[in-house]
Amino acid sequence: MRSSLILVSLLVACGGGQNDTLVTDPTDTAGDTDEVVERHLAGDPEVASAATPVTVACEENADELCNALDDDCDGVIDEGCGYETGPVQITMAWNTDADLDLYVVDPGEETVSFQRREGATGARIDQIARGACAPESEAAEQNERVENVHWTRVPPAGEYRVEVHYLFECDTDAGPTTATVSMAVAGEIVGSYNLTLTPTQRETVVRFALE
Ligand SMILES: [Ca+2]
Ligand SMILES: [Ca+2]
Repeated sequence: MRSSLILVSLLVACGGGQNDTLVTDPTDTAGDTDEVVERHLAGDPEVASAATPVTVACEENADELCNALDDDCDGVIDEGCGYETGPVQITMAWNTDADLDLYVVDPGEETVSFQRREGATGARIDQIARGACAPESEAAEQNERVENVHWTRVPPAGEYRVEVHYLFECDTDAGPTTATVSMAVAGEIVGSYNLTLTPTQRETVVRFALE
């Protein structure tokens, strides 16, 4: 590549701009524009000490419930529930009528949540719910205790963070509420965790890195 760059520079310096063509080096197989088609988890996720791994095992051909768990072991969380998967999928469900919110922070510190629904790196929240504090959409009416974020294209390498915020009890005396969070990367479930929060509490559930 270096020789190509030098050649292009020489052409420009010699006023050869009229017939400029992109000069490429056929031996440069590690070109800067090569697409990385898939990312993978780098190392083990770092899970909050207060979180506990979900111990219910999935079962092939089981009914897929809208519960933030991959019930049928196919690597997709809650397929058929009206929200989507992708190279990264992060789904949260909770067990009271409180209003909980899912926040996913990408390596560039951009956060996707109900407040910012699409990120520059391809993140999208396509299921937003508020428990008993008024449904967000028709999908939310069906799944009032589930939020889902997925990437619509190859996500960047680096560190990701998943946070959960207990926003309101919604006049339901919901009290302590357990959030279940699952993550899928490149079509494989990399973890499912339970974390119990009290009103207004915000916690990082898990951090993970992609390479
Ligand atoms: Ca599934
Ligand atoms: Ca499920």
